[in-house]
Order: sequence, then structure tokens, then C-alpha cells
Amino acid sequence: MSWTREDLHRLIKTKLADRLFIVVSNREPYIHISSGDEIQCVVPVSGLTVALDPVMRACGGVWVAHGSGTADRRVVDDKNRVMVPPDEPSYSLRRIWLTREEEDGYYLGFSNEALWPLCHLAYAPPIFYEADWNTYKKVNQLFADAVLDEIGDRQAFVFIQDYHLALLSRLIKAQNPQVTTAQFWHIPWANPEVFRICPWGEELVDGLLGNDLLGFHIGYHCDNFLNTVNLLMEARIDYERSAVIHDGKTTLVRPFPISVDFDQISQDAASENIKREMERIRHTWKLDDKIVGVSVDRVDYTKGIPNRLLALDKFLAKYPEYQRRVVLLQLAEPSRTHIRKYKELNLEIDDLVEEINWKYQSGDWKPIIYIREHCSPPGILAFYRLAHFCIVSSLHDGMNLVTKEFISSRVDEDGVLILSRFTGAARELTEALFINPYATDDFAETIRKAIEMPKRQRQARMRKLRHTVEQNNIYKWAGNVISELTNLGL
Ligand code: ADQ
Repeated sequence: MSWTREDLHRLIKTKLADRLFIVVSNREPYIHISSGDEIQCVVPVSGLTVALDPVMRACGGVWVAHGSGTADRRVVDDKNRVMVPPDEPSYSLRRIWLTREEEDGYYLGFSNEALWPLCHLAYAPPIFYEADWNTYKKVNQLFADAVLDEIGDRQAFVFIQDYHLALLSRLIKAQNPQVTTAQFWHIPWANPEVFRICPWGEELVDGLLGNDLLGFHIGYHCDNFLNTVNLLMEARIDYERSAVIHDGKTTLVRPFPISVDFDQISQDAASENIKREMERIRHTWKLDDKIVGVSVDRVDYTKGIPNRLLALDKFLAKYPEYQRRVVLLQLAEPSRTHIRKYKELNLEIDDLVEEINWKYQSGDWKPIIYIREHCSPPGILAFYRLAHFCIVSSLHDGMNLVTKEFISSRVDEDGVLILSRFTGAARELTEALFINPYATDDFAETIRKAIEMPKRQRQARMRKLRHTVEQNNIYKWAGNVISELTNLGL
């Protein structure tokens, strides 16, 4: 039996009882934007919202996040709160306001130019500026003040998300030691040799050790974290219990592999709506007699997009019989475009797409269709369903949810997943075809294997992959974190 939304709902009712449950993340679950005279409420595409929105609806807690929408200020009360979701108000969203300078230093600067490259082995050097670090600390304090204000004198569980808020639990506990906190780190944790280049590494790790529970996607990242603590701090590591004891306080370190809403995606992917969308895409891009590969990413240097294009180039050169027959649809959502490294990556991808298409194109066929835009969720499902193969070639990735979305969408039990060994998902999805995205020749060979795999083998693999994702869905993830958290605090 797999976990359902109702199971999660029941768990919350029994475990949380009357305690206040607070989620804190940089990104908000609902964004209000101005559209002419109207205000629209938009749900950003994110696994996090899918996972935690039902939790919040069930327990009616508070979600604290940075208010980034153009109309966010217009809808809040004098405590910067708005009830969400708009169609069924059930919990409170408390917004934090940041100045342009604070966003630059905390979000673009320390979070995304220092911590993001530090934690991902993708050969992009982190950039450490003291001013960014100071802003990061200041903004973490702003979040802590808002959380403490929400808690007042109640008993509370606080569930903190990701690398933007590494200092938060420590700052909360400094004012209110009774609060129970857990944090989930959505990206990898580097090994200690890599991590030690962070000039404020000890302070950062100390901040995380304010938590009662610290979660990563996989055991390997937990081990890296424990080894980093061992290297940097005067703390006792209990490898048996996977815990750190520091200043008399224990932090449990646990793997919680994140996932998607398998049932919902399967149901959506089987709808008439998606079938119509598939027809539209087939027609627009003239795909009827083509072998279609699909990739879906935020444009990020950790996702290995150039490596994938080079492998496709190699494949077409080595197997010219597939020219005019294979098409790679690359959906690419622009991301962090104010950061130089991302601007350079966009240029590099544009050049590669242009070069490879120029080299092979013939008649109205070209091998790469590059769609640089944010795509609606039904749109993405239609692309997944059209694919003979889906390529995920991350150089390093905490989990990678595209893999699990692709699998969940394949109600026809067909399609091959080509998956980088360097994703968290590779640990679970053992029926994928694995690649090392740096090994271009092998990668090209794997594309051939995916295309030539007999249907029965494709289906057998896809059935197993679907079973894995169905059993380990997003509700199980949230349920496991909440069970572990409440076991600590009750
Ligand atoms: P991300 O690095 O953002 O997440 P991922 O897990 O793959 O990576 O999620 C990307 C999401 O964006 C998917 O839901 C996908 O559908 C969506 N997306 C991608 N391209 C899109 C497009 N063109 N239009 C619309 N949507 C698009 C971080 C970590 C991951 C970890 C997650 C969750 O880096 O390792 O899996 O958090 O913990």
C-alpha cells in the first residue's frame, strides 16, 4: 500500500495535536502578481509546495517565506499575513520583505554564488564575499524574528527548507529553546575536503546543528555532513545513530528521499486534455514519424545540458542512420539569470544548439528543438508522454524530480529513462540506463541503446520504475519527516 494524502492528513491530526506547525522557506507557496488592475494568485512549480501544501492545509499552520510577488504587499494584513489557498483558505502565509540589496547579498550572492556551487561538484568555483555572508546572516535573523513572532508562547514545530536558511534554527533557539526544529537540505552536501574552503564553514555547520533533525535526500549526503562536522568542530559523532552531539545537544541526521505525487501525475497524464496537448505538440514540431527524446530542466550548470548536447552530437555522427529520425526536445526554464555564470551558460547552450543543428539539419528536420520557457504542468506531462526516452544528465543533483515526474506520467508503461549516476535519484531508480555525463562516447552509446531497446524490455523496466515511485511518493516523504520530528518533540 502506498501513502495517500488522507494518510498524511490523519498522521498530522494525531501527531501534531494542538501544536503550531510552521514551515519556513525562501520561496513562497503562493505568489500574488499584478495583472492590469487585477491581482492573480500563482502557484510556483515546485516539489516543495506539492509536498507541504497538503500538510499545511491539514494542520492550519503558518508558512513563512519571502514575499516576492508584485502584488504580495497589497493582499497582506498588518502582520504581513494572508490566508491561502485562495479558493479554500486554510493556513496563513506570513511574508518577509527584503530590499534589493538584501536579495542580492542573501539570495543571489551567498546562497547561489557561494553555497550552491560549494555543494555541487560541477567545477564552478564558489564566490565568497564577506558582505554577502553578512547579508545572509541578517536575512536569516529577519526570518527568525518572524517565526518567533508567530510562535509567541505556544508550543511549536518548525520545519525549515534548504540552504538559504542554514542559520535559522540556531537563531530561533537562542530566543526560544523550547521550539523543536527540523531542516531539509534539498541539495547535496559536499565531502569535507570540498566544504572546508568555505570561510565561514564552522559557523554555518553550527547553525545547522541548532536543529533537532536534519534531513538530506540520501545516506551518502548524511555521511558527508557527519564527516564535515568531524573535521570542523569539537563535536561527538555517533555514527551508529547517525547523530551529532554538540554542546550537550543532539541533532539526528537522516535520509528522506523526496518524491512526487505519483497518483495525481498518473491521473493527470491519462486525461483527454493531455492527449490533445500531445497531438498539438506532435503537429507543431512535425514529430509523427520521429524518435523523440525529451529533457526538462531549469537552466543550471549542474544539470549537464551542454554534456547532453555533445553526446547527441556524437551519437548522430557515429550513427548517421538516425539522422532525420531522432529529435531531442529540450525544455529549459530560465533561472538565476542575474548571475554571470548562468548568463555564460545560456550563451554556451545557444551556441551548441546552433552548431549541432547547423551541422545535421536537412529539409525541415533539425535534431534539437530548444524551448526556452516556463512550461505549464500539463504541457510538461504531454512532453514526457511523447518521449521514447528522457535524458537527465545532471553533473550533480540532490535528487532530481524530473525523473520521478517522467516515470509517474508514463501510464502506458513505456519510455526509457537515461539517468546520470550523480543524481540522488540514481540510488532508487535502478531500472534506468545509467550514464556518466562527462563520458561523452559512452553517453552517446547509451542513447543508441535506449532507442534500440526492445519494447518488452522497456515496459518491464518502466513497470518496476513506476512501482518504486508509487511506493515512495511525496506523502511518504512528508509523513516520514513529520513522524521523526514529532517523535522528538512529544
Ligand atoms: P531543482 O534543482 O529545481 O530542485 P528538480 O528536482 O529537477 O531540480 O526540479 C525541477 C522542477 O522544475 C521540476 O518539477 C520540473 O518539472 C520543473 N521544471 C523544469 N523545467 C521546467 C520548465 N521549462 N517549465 C516548467 N517547469 C519546469 C532542487 C534540487 C533537486 C531536488 C529538488 C527537490 O536541486 O536535486 O530534487 O530541489 O528537493
